[in-house]
Amino acid sequence: MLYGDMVGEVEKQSIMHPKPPGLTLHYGTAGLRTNAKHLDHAMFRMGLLATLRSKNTKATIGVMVTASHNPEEDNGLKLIDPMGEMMAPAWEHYATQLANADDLLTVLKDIIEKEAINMSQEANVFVGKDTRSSSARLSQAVLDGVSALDGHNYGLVTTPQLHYMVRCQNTKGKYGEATLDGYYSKLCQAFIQLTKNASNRTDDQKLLSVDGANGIGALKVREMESHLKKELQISLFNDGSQGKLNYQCGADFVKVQQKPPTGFKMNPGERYCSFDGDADRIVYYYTDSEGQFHLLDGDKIATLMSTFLKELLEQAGLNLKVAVVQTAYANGSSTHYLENTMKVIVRCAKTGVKHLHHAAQEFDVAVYFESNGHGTVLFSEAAEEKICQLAEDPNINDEKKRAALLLQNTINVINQTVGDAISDMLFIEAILAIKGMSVQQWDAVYADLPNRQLKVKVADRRAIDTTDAERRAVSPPGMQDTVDSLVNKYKQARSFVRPSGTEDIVRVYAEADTQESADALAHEVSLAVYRLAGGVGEEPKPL
Ligand code: G16
Repeated sequence: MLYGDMVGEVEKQSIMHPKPPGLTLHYGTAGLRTNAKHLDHAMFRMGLLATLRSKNTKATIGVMVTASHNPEEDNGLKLIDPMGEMMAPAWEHYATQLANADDLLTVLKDIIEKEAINMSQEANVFVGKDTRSSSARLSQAVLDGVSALDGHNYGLVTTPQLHYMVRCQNTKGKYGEATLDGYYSKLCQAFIQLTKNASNRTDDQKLLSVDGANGIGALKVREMESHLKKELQISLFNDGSQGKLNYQCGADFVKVQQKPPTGFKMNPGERYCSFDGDADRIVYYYTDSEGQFHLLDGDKIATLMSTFLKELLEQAGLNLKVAVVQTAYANGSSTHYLENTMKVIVRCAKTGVKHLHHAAQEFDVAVYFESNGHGTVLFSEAAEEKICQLAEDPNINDEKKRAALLLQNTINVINQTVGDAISDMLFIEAILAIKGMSVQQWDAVYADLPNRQLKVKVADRRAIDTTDAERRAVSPPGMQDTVDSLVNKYKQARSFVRPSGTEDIVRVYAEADTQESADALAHEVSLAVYRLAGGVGEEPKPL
């Protein structure tokens, strides 16, 4: 479509998607996100932007309509770049500009000129949506924007499935087939190959209970089940048949509340996991014989995965650099264990998988995980090549061969485009099976420092600005000094504050030697945020 034709189409379509006056949106940690009733115009405009990005990169671009862990009444959108990664930060600025533009055509024209976009270039946009009640309407608005330029639809998918399809499409099938069936086949075949290395698995060991957060992940786990050939037996709860999306269930609830989701009874010693609303996060948990709840979050997952990979690389005799990328939320014990016991490189990135993904790309093999369970593993092209060559080498001993084949299947079970609850679950289950490890043994690798996360409502969360991968606040004045002096009151303590990029709040994190101390520190820091950064509503109360 040429620029002149576009103007008429955009003018016609944009009348159907008017911008509410006075509303300002911001493309944050994981795209646009707010109450669904304010989003129609922004969705239409992001359809336009995705089409421009497609023309600009000469590749397929993805648009996922979801608000992930947020409550059912919210919605949002994540834009996906050609290799299945989150959209490049330079374009996030255009997304914010377009969403807020009063003169839409002028902003579109500016982007076209700045990026020297050839408007006669074909575009292809994959659109997907989660199960929220507003998602059908909002994904139609995206499609209106796409067709006002040129473009295409996918329907109900998890966020990582859409990321995967985009990469498959742009690599012309080298990464896999760009269909749901292709996705299930690739991951499940690799899982089955991996578990062939596990000896004598009982039916009990093959059993995993999955909390689908009443969202899209539940539907997709059902779709996948037949591909697993009973090598993993999934008992699904919070499958969307009655409960509300993310309400008292799902990975975010379990991680933040440090308790099991509602909707089922836990049996001591059994393995459970929770997905979030768009199935890009996963956390594991169990209760012990005394009924005590144990959480295995993104940090424990990163430790399990990186240990497994490091051991295999050593057995294969491959000298590849393994790193783990975390964020400021990583439990101090996990960082200590990774650096001092595992002796792997550890990096700290800002919150948001786009930042972790970017940092991970610097290494041969990098496991990146946020504590909230959002993460995956990246292999550099050179690392993949070395592994494949070794797996095909007829002159190596059995131990090396086994390790190389395990690494090859590991690459195939992983979704390298973004954190993926389904793929992570299969990889974790395979590791536990191969190592003959119970969830309790996995948990016992290191002990988490007690911690607490709280939210504080303020008039404008941008009052808080941070540096050093969000570990220190540079504004408002006095904030960091206050946090430092509060931290000094407790043993093994650490705390930080940062504005959320997905909810209209400030997040507070604290850890210390006991749960009482972590709770007290989190509360005191919350009070400081409330007082120094313009808190609204009631003052935070002690836990
Ligand atoms: C999104 C991002 C995550 C981030 C989380 C919370 O998750 O993808 O990387 O950790 O939001 O971000 P914030 O603390 O800025 O609100 P999801 O699963 O909701 O897309």
